[in-house]
Amino acid sequence: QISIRGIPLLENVEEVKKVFNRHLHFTIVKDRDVATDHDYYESIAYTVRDHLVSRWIRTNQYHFETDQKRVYYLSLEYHMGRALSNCMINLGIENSVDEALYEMGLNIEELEELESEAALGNGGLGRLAACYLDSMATLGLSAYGYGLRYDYGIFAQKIEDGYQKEYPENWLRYACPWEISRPEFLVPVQYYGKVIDDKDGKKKWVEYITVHAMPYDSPIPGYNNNVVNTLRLWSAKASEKFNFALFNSGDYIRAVAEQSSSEDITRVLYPNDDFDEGKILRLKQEYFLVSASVQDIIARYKRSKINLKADQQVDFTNFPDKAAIQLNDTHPALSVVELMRLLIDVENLGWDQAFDITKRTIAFTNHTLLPEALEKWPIDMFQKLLPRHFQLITDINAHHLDIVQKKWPEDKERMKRMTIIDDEAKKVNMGYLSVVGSHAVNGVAQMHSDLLKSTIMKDFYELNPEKFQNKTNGITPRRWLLICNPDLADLITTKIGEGWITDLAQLKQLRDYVDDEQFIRDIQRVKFENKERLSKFLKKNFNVNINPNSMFDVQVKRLHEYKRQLLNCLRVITVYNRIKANPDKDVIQRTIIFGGKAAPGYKTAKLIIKLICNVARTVSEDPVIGDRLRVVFLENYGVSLAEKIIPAVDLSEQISLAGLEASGTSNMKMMLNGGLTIGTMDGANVEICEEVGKDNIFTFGLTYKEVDELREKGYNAKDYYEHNAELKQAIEQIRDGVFSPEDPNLFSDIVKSLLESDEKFMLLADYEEYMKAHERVEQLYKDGTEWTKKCILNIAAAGKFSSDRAIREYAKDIWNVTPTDKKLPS
Ligand code: DL6
Repeated sequence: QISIRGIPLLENVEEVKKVFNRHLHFTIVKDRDVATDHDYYESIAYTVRDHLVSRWIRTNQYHFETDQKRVYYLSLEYHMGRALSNCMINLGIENSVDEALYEMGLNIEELEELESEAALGNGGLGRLAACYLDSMATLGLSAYGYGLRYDYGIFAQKIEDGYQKEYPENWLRYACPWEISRPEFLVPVQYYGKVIDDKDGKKKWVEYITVHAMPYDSPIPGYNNNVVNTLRLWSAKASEKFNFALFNSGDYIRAVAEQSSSEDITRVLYPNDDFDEGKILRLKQEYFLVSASVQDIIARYKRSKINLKADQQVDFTNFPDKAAIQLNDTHPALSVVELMRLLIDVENLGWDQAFDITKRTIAFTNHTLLPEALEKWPIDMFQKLLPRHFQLITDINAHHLDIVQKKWPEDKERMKRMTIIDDEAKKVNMGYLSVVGSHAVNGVAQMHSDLLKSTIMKDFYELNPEKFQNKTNGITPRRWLLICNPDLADLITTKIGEGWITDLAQLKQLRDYVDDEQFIRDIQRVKFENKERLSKFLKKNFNVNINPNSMFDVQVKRLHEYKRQLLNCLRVITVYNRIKANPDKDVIQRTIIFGGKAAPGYKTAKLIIKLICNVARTVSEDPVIGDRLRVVFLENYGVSLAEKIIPAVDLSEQISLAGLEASGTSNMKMMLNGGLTIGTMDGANVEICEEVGKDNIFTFGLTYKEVDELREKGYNAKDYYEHNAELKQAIEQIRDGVFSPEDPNLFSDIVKSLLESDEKFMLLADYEEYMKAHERVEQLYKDGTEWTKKCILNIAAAGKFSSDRAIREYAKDIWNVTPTDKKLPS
């Protein structure tokens, strides 16, 4: 048997022990009599980091020598999760570390749990950035992630009496062993002030204030190729000059206080997903990331081999051949203007050349069509904070509208629709700026990319159809199978070898084993053991009891009305009512698992959490129900918890209203781990269905076209309510306080909104079909072998959803760089 866990030892166990003890002694300054478990975690993290260091330096040297085009991924969010196991796996030293710790009486899995999770993201967008960094390194691209080093990432969620409470998560309480600060590369970032014409007729930004951006670098190891790329996160540091006047006037205390307020820029991640709050601090954050990163990119270009020849004016003509900047949504859209500003004001290029270089360098990914998420900044705020950038946007807009007018001379309405600066609404449209300032625009699943072209970017598509592309999202098979589900990974490897780890399409060979009885039994065993492991974890950490013999039916993702956790909740209530009405009927045992954070200001989402928790309580307290139905809401869903849940999923709930989920990625993770999908034809579900075939997925509900038609015709929630007795009963129970006897009106807002004719997410329209789809699920689940065969077919069809495939497409179609499977010498 070839075992992934049995990869030949790269490192000798004695050596690992020696380095571990050295770090405990010299870095942590403890001996084993007084060391805590956290000290052991840190010592082992430093030991692993030592193995990265020479590869990291070598990678930088190699990229300098070869001077290949670099890819820069700019994102306000990176949800990296824990680094230790990822680094060990990618370096191939997991076994020796495991063994060394064992010999010293320590347990690697327990120590791994002590690492604070780097949760600098809200949900899918931030996790996607993390998967893409892993794939870029694995494909040998010279790639950098740029982001912000928030002191506080996403809040810690606690559920207290069924209510979400938010607590700050101080992930930097202990020093982070993975990051390295680089004060020597501090970059100044400017805000406020005004623009004057200087004597050569050039624009000059003056009287600004400066905040410094301090880079912190973390290693991004590729899988088994000795490449270690860099994630550079910026932290705000007050400039010494900032409070010079106050210091001089003797107001020391105020000076220090103000210094700390400029450092607030990177204090905390905005906890909204798919919602633009429009706060000035957020605009400052966006500019902070953009300005520091673009300056850094230009500096690296100037230091690159072709430009190093002293006393020669740097030639920017080749810049787009040496740098590709990818905007992760519009959050870093100011890159367009910052690059223009630096090229024109600092590097003295002409406007036309600067704009040409900018467009050829930058590309933009859109992640949502939801109107409330599309960033538009008030002109006043923007102009005050970034006066020079506002001028440049005005110029870009004039240039752009000129082109529009030439193409559609009579179409005044179109001009109005397409303006970047909307004088009526007094807003700057960051989506439009991103499209105009880049050479490629992509959505994140085929359906989403098509909708982008036919809805919010229709006019822009008509202007430049060649810019628009699709890049269906992907997930890294390393974290989302090899690391989180080692037994399944091993089992797959015994059948098809380990090529799938870097070429996930090879999973299709598993189809050959779909009738192999032993393989079916092995798959069932692995799934059961994963469910047992999750059950034990939940018991130990949350005192939650679940039964691993029941079906694990899971919806874990951000709480948002469009994702329709409430539809799932109506279904749960109906299942509950059916068991009560017919207690002797033979039904399968189900554990329905919910998890996800709601934005702290999103009242409805928080009330939905409370409703789910109250329904869970009612079900668990009802003696008639027994172990046929159990509902749990898991606290603080994030990457680390996902790594435990996903391998244990039987049924994956992906039930957004068609047209609203851009892609989804938990759908891919669950499929890869052998979960079957119940889902609407939305986002990447459509492609999952194409890959696995209609017979191996439970689809239901309105298609996007039908949603559109129904909206046109007029959606009438009450019709559905009146015509479906079970639905009516469930809603009335919520209304009558069955789940909130202590406060019967607690959920009245939810009931009211469900029955409104303009209820945006059309929950009631999909209810009946959703119930029927669940009946099909139930039928199939009763036949364990048939169910497992479909699990195998799902795993076999998951190859497309590798982030390696996605990054290969970005590399070829957008960045013009070439992946390699060549290993750097170690
Ligand atoms: O592309 C990653 C992820 C998609 O899978 C989700 O479907 C989508 O909702 C999410 N979008 C955002 C939007 N944030 N903003 N702006 O998080 O992106």
